[in-house]
Amino acid sequence: MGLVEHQVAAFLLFLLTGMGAGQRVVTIQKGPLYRVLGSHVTLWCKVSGYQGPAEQTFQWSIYLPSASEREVQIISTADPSFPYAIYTQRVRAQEIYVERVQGDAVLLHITELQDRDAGEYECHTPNTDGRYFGSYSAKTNLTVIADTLSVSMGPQDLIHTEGDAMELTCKVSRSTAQHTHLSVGWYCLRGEHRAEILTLSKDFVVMPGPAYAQRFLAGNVRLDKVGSTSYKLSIAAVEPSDQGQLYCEAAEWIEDPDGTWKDISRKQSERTSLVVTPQDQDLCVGIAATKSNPSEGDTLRLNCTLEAQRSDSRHFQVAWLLNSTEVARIDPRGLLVWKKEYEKRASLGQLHAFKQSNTVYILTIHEVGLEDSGAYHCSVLEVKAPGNFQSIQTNLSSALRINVKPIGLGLHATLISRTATVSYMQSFELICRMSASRPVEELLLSVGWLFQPKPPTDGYQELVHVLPDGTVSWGRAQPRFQGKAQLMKAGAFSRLHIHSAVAGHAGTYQCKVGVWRTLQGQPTVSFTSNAVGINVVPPESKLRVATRENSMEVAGGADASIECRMELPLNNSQLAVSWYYLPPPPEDANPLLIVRASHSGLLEYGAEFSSPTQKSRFLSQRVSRHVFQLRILSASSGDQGQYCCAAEEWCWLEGGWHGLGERWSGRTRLLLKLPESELHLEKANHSILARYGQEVTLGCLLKSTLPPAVRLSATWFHRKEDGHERPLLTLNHDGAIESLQKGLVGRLQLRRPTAGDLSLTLASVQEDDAGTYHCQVQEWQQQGNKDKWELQTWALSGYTQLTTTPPETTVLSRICSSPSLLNFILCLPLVLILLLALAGFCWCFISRKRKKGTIRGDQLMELQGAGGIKQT
Ligand SMILES: *[C@@H]1O[C@H](CO)[C@@H](O)[C@H](O)[C@H]1NC(C)=O
Ligand SMILES: *[C@@H]1O[C@H](CO)[C@@H](O)[C@H](O)[C@H]1NC(C)=O
Ligand SMILES: *[C@@H]1O[C@H](CO)[C@@H](O)[C@H](O)[C@H]1NC(C)=O
Ligand SMILES: *[C@@H]1O[C@H](CO)[C@@H](O)[C@H](O)[C@H]1NC(C)=O
Ligand SMILES: *[C@@H]1O[C@H](CO)[C@@H](O)[C@H](O)[C@H]1NC(C)=O
Ligand SMILES: CC(=O)N[C@H]1CO[C@H](CO)[C@@H](O)[C@@H]1O
Repeated sequence: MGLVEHQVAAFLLFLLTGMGAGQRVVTIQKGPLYRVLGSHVTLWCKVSGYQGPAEQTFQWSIYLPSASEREVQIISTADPSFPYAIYTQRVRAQEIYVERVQGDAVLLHITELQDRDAGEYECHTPNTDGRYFGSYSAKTNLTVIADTLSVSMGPQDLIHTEGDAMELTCKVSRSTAQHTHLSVGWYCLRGEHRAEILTLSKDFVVMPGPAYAQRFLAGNVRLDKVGSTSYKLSIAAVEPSDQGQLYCEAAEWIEDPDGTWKDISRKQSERTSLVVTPQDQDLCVGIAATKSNPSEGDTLRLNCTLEAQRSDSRHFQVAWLLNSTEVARIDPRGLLVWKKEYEKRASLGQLHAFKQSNTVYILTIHEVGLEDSGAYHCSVLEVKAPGNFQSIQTNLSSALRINVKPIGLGLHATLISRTATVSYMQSFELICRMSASRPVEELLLSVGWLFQPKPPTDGYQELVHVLPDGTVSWGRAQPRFQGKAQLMKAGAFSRLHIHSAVAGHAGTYQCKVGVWRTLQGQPTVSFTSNAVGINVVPPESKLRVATRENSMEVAGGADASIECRMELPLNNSQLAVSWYYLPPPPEDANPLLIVRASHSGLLEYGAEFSSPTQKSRFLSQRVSRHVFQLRILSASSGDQGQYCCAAEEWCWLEGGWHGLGERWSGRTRLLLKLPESELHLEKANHSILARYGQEVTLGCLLKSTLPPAVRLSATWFHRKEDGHERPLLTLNHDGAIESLQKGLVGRLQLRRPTAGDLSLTLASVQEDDAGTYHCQVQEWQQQGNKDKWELQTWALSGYTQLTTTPPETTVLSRICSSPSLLNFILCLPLVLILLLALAGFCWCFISRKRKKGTIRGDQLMELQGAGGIKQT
């Protein structure tokens, strides 16, 4: 037992300090000693300064308080018969024995102290020396006291989860009269193994067991004295290793007279079994979101919730993961850390995360974007302490799939107009129909109207813009629409109403719809509609012109009036009237402009009618409000053909005159009723071949003689090979000659050798004078009034076909103009010389070989020579 061991240790210490030799000295443990009834008690005794054998004999006796003079022998190391009867039994049963520590030192053991063991103990060593010198025995008193120590701890079964706090209280008391100290300790039994947890020593020092030193230092394990007899063990967080049989043990200590402390009693409490369930399985992590299908721009909240026992006293680090990549974490101290990719948005206030409690962690994403879609997890790490990130356990929530719906997708705008053509001063409306994958009423929409004038200038200009909060702002195109544009928005429609349209409103229109996340900033998505073209046309002319076809016959030289009748009354608009002439076939039927009277009254003659005679003969008149007239004075056969007019209404619009389009009348055929009378003109056709530069006479000859009271007028015509006929020259009945083709002035001459010869001479014929010429001759007679001549009859001459050729050339010039001929002439002398040389050679050869030449050979030679000469 512990008591004994302590005794022995103290004794050995004493022995080592040693003593000098000399005289015999017997020393016994110093008394008085107080020992508890029933305890195992030892008393030490030793001898020194002796002679003789090293192994000395020790004899123990007691003097009982009741008979303090009488020695009662207990035990001897040498003599088994030494004990008195009263001790024989206990000695034999080894309840009392002597333990030899050395040859000269022993311990007396009394295993179970009895009341009758109290008394004065004597240790005696018989003399082994040559003489008696010194002491042979020593005495000490032993008092037996009652064991009053009590240790208790209410029996209980403790079941704790890892990390729980736990307390155990031990009551320790004693009522010993002597001054004693107490020590208290806590132990844990696991099978055979006893682990010391904490002890409070008799000197009031708390010491942890080796396995608990760290937790003791961390304050996790502590022992406090609460009240006079209560000792409390506290464990802040139990661990699975704490599991076992827990008890407390107290010892009562007394200070012996030699100054050593002796535990005189030692007791254990009842045992309490502690079960620690590991907390590995108790951390549940959940994740939840406000909506799993938020739309772009919504606010999304992700809650991480922890379920764990005593969660308040535990320490967690929580992280949000998106597609297994961390977004942010809140560490056990509550510190928030964003991953780099999210720092920017967090600094803009778009992201928020905080620890609401130890078990609720909230991540808020304002203005959620498509990039926030994916699988979210909460990851939780439990650590030992806020400052000690040593992991206890981790757990991961299930995945929460977040699908951010794009709001831009499906955004669409269609621009509609009921009409593409708007009359001047009418109103029109453009409707912008907006649609999206969500009801548009739920969206913050802006609508802009764009306009591009016709003809396009520099692209589209903004006309007006309405922000989601209803703010209207006008754009660059606004001045065109000043006071004329009205905007209405109803649900998914925006209408732009333009009234009193003018030409400046013609062009293309578009609407542009934007979706906004918030009332400020910029649209997230926008869509521009199709373009709608609007054409603004001037008011339609109400003018109607009679389209009936007419035919009229007038006597030659009489005046003709061709009418153009407007069918509808006209107001303040103006009219422009143009008269046209369509020559009779076979001439091309392209209308020739005679004269145009513009809306302002300006007269303009067509190219064919711009000579003074023509101008004076063709007059445009307005004879009444509704009737216009073309007067042709002194109609002649050349005026035959068709006539028509084109009338155009002009009105004053936007500061200018605008023609509203021409209306054509029906045609009026003009015929001259002229008998081809006695006037006999030479009708034979002629052909003339003229070289350039020559002069030709184009015949126009009256076959009969002319009566004196008759005058003639004539007009010559030239029809080119292309069929185009033009008048060349006119002889009026008063003898005046008018050249109708400026280009021919000076080359045409009407010589009129006799009154009936109206032949025309054309000087210096040119290539394009070719064609057919004829004349038309009218006969005039004076009727009553002296100044009034009337056309009587007319006739056409025969046709003269003029062919023009280049002028006659000289031989030299012909040669020079032909390169092959020139070459031939240059080469011929050479050829002749060669031929003569060849002939000479032949002649010499023949005359040498044959003395007599043949006549045939000579003839042949002559013929060849003649042929060559002939060829030139
Ligand atoms: C992890 O959490 C889930 C549910 O959140 C739970 O069922 C599981 O037991 C936990 N695992 C551990 C080791 O705590
Ligand atoms: C998230 O936590 C907050 C605060 O505890 C709570 O008001 C909200 O209802 C929770 N949301 C969800 C989806 O659990
Ligand atoms: C997460 O994963 C989903 C599906 O695989 C993917 O559509 C989404 O874009 C991912 N999100 C991120 C942020 O990587
Ligand atoms: C023309 O006159 C008619 C009848 O007087 C009237 O009804 C109409 O409005 C007028 N038109 C214009 C363009 O002034
Ligand atoms: C003369 O020529 C015209 C047309 O060139 C022809 O119509 C007419 O018959 C001809 N007259 C005679 C007599 O050959
Ligand atoms: C050695 C010693 O101190 N003996 C004492 C034991 O007790 C009695 C009674 O009190 C004393 O008389 C002895 O002197």
